[in-house]
Amino acid sequence: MRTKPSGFGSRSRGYDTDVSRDVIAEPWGRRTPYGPGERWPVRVDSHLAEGLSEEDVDRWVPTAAVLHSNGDGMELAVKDGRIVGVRGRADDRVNHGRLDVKDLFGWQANNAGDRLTVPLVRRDGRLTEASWDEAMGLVVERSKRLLAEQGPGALGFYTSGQLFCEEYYTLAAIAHGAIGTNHLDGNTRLCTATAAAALKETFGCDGQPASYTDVDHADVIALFGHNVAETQSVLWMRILDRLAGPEPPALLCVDPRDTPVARAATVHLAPLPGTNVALMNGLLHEIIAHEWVDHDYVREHTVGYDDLAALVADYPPERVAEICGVAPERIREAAALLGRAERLLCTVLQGFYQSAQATAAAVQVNNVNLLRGMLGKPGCGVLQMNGQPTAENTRECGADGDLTGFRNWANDAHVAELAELWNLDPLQIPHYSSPTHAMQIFRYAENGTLRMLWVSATNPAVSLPELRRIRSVLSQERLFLVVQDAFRTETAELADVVLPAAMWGEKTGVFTNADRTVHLSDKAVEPPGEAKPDLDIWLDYARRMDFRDKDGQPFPAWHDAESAFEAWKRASAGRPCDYSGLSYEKLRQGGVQWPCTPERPEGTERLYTDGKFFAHPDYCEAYGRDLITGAPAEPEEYRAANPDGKAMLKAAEYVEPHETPSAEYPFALITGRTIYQFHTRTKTGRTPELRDAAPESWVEVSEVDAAKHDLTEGELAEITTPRGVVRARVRIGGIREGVLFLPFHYGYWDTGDPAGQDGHRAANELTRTDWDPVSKQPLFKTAAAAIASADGGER
Ligand SMILES: Nc1nc2c(c(=O)[nH]1)N[C@H]1C(S)=C(S)[C@@H](COP(=O)(O)OP(=O)(O)OC[C@H]3O[C@@H](n4cnc5c(=O)[nH]c(N)nc54)[C@H](O)[C@@H]3O)O[C@H]1N2
Ligand SMILES: Nc1nc2c(c(=O)[nH]1)N[C@H]1C(S)=C(S)[C@@H](COP(=O)(O)OP(=O)(O)OC[C@H]3O[C@@H](n4cnc5c(=O)[nH]c(N)nc54)[C@H](O)[C@@H]3O)O[C@H]1N2
Ligand SMILES: [Mo]
Repeated sequence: MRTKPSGFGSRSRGYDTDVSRDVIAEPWGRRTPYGPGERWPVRVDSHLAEGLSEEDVDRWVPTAAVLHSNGDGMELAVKDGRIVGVRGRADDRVNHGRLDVKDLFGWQANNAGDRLTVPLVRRDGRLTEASWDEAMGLVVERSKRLLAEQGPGALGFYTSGQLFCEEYYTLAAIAHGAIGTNHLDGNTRLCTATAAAALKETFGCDGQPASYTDVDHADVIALFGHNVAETQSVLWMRILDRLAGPEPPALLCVDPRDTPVARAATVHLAPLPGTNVALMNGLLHEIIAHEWVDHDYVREHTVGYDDLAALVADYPPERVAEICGVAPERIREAAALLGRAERLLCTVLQGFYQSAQATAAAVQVNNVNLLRGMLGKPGCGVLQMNGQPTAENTRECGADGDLTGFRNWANDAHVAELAELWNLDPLQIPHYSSPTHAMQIFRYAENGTLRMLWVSATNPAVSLPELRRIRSVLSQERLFLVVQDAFRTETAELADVVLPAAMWGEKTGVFTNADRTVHLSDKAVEPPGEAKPDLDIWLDYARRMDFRDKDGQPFPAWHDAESAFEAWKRASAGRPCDYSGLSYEKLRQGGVQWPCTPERPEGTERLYTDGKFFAHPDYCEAYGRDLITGAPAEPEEYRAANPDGKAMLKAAEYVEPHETPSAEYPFALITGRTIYQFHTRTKTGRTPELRDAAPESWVEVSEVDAAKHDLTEGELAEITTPRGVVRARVRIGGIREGVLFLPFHYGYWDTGDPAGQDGHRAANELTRTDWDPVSKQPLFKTAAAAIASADGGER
């Protein structure tokens, strides 16, 4: 169904409706300016299928956006049992009615004609239709055989940042509790493992300190490797409205590309990819050298100042300028913005998390706010951003490998607490070493120790680095691959069993955005065919496997979304991510920020308002790691260094990226996103407006480099790294010299080679199998590459 390309709805309801704009051409829409400390005005964005008006809609069902981490409150329009449109919620604390361009159109993917509707099993090499009984029978039989022959370590689960809280909690209980495997991780490893790691290193625990309302108060907003304009466009609308109002904030942008954020910035630093730690050390150097430090705050609430000051003393702007390829004056200007700010909000995302020394760099941003004493007050804080809509829940529930409820796997008391909650023997919950991270899970599959891998709501055959290797790992005969998805993805093409999943809008559950706002997403329509909610699939698996607790009762003990949520509330009670004051009923009224307890029913806008942290040795989620090697600290070390649970200022030397440009591969290659596409395009590629807005891949090249390599706008080029070759159209400009940018959205499902066996399109053909030593997040933004005109490339 093709929908009309403009905004919808012209009736006045007492708020701005930003009618009839071309949302593709103007994704951020009209400005509603406001000043510091004022309330962000409401503007409601909506879109209905061609020919429909609001009177035609049968029901509006509350949910929130799922094509980024912003958590914009919205409603699904339902007519005749189908989703026919969306409307932003004027009363939602996150978006005040606005919607991202992908959310205005992307719901059409639910209605796509090529949804998976029945299970598929591989027979004679081909995927063929099967019943649920047959498909689940195969999964259960293989699980039981592997458990008997090899034990729990033969089974692994690789999940997502796009399911619901109840689903992750259930998967964590099954994997860590019922089965007892350590091999459970999410694609959050590729996404916000570094956010979690950086928060743990500094504050002893995951959990976002700041709130989106800090945008309303800040006088300086600094964005580190974060193209918020394209990746959280509603948050950018909020920033743009501050910029258009009285006393606008100053913006600092740190990004090698000329993004919309860079163009709006007061100061734009475009460092060479992979040099973030050197740059941050230079900024910290200046802040300390100019005495912009809040020494009272530092003395009372932190440990580690002397070591940090000593280390960054060696990073004067001239030295940093040399490493990063940025003028020393720009570094001084940027430092002055940070140093003189009265209300400083910093945000961090993939330009740091997926680049060299990811955690070390992200931690230095926390250090800026700590040194300046700018935390827990209106306009002051850090957003170590999430990317995916429900990544926060993956982490909280422990489906990223961590222990449920931000518990500490290295603290026996925490493991015992979880075992009691689940009524299982503590020894059954693996905690002999840190949880297996995704890159290691794939390594175990590669070398044959892992024999069954259950992939849910993620598409590793496009999204993991070094795809030729990933395809060969996933297509091995000895690996039993289960893929649970709504579409026949590149990964599904390689599976032994494919399980058809219901999506957002077709099932009920809660999820939590990047500023801890929990939203309820109610079921609006039936899933297509025999597709089932992921929750139901896992509970069905648990029953078929006959998992039992210590008393012989079925485990997990819950049976549907709401009972899973009630169980999760008990698991979260007393932990930083406390949901005990929430209920489905309450969430139907709108989003609430955790922690939310019976004593604090309104939720919590900012963490750490009293300068107290979740970092006490008995309470913290992690004992920390060495920022250079990633080696975990011993509990005693942590206790000695931070007995009172203060915030930790951790310093790190700059280390050169593992792969740097050379004569053969003279460019630094980075990868990322465009506003119109989401990830591997399973949804946005099936949405006509979005598909057509960015139909094919491209490579960004600076003007100087284009001239040097004789490349012209629009021609087909070949980008090469030691891992492979990709062909993409040249786009000149928008990037610093010496750097190439490729979007990573374009895989193979819509080509004639759906598994991508001869792949030359996906950016990850080119990326390296390499990760940050602390967070284990793959480095999608550090590789060396060459570019040349493709033979016979027509313009
Ligand atoms: N439109 C859209 N929005 C999305 C998504 C999507 O697929 N499409 N995905 C969501 C998800 S899961 C995520 S994780 C977020 C990601 O959101 P972002 O992190 O904002 O997006 P990216 O494009 O991956 O990377 C951000 C920027 O990092 C810069 N960069 C690259 N290397 C370096 C470096 O070494 N140093 C610095 N300082 N910067 C560097 C790039 O030029 C790029 O502009 O977006 C979310 N929102
Ligand atoms: N080169 C490069 N690679 C990258 C990145 C980069 O910047 N550069 N970014 C990385 C990041 S930050 C991320 S988050 C990953 C994203 O990578 P992926 O997670 O692989 O990307 P998606 O396309 O979002 O895959 C999600 C899958 O879940 C399915 N799905 C959606 N809803 C449901 C549901 O309710 N149930 C089930 N079972 N399935 C569902 C979708 O159809 C889709 O196939 O990519 C990473 N890879
Ligand atoms: Mo992500």
